[in-house]
Amino acid sequence: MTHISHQRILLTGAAGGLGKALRSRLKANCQVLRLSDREAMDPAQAGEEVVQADLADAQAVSQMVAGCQAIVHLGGVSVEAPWEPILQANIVGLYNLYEAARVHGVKRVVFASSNHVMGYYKQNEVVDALTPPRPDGLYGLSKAFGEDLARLYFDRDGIETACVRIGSSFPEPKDRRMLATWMSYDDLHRLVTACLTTPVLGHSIIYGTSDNSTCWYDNRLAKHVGYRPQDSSDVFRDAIHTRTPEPDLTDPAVIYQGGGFVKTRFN
Ligand code: NAI
Ligand code: 15L
Repeated sequence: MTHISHQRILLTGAAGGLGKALRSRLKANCQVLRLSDREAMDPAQAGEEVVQADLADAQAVSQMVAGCQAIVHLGGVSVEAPWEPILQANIVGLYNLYEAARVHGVKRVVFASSNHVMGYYKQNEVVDALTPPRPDGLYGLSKAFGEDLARLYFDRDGIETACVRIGSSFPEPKDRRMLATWMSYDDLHRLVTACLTTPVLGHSIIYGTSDNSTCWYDNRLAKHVGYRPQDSSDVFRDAIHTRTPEPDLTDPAVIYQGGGFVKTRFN
């Protein structure tokens, strides 16, 4: 049972895949859910506000943050891409968001980081919150920057952030790699709720997956967040093994945790 923890929560990236999945679920966490994206969104329902804004526009970001007590930040470039859009959305955009949070007194942020901060670790390694980042591209690098930016705003301004290194959050795992990285939408909501409600969050790094038997992530340093996944990729395992070929162990996409991202580049 989710309880209302904040009067108004801002959800960025609301037109995206995870934004749509959280839109209905996060309404239980607040009186008013403010939805924002650069793209058009469905009209506001009861208990919702819709604000179309580009993260790179500092003034628009300030207006969209004003009046909110917490931010769930999903907006931005979500895959490997050329530098310029990543720079505008994930670097400049994140700076604008934290500046607005500071100015308007927002004290808690849930930041959608990514497993791609750690993509150059191997699939036979286990990483935790203290393992040094090894981004697998410009996208992962921008998320590593975001985690450090959040740390500055915690140390200097007291804004608490959960940097959630989301694995692969889709309706179902799509391939063998996602048996390790998958997180259901309901577990994503459980994790975001835990980040919004744990009494003391600080600057925390937590891996976002369901309770999968194959796992490359150790969340023992984030136990204070109180996240308990209830779903698992295990129920999809047999079907995925049946419909996908044996992995080529010399393929970088099979060697590294980042999968195909390690083979995608624009520079
Ligand atoms: P998505 O690409 O479907 O959604 C991202 C949204 O951000 C889009 O609606 C897009 O219009 C918006 N956006 C992009 N640039 C913007 C800008 N400059 N200003 C305002 N809005 C902008 O991605 P998805 O899958 O929903 O992911 C949400 C977040 O979670 C992203 O930050 C992504 O990096 C992160 N994430 C997602 C994972 C997943 O498995 N879905 C895994 C790891 C991280
Ligand atoms: C991500 O960071 C992406 O946003 C998402 O689209 C997936 O590709 C995911 O990582 C993944 O690694 O499967």
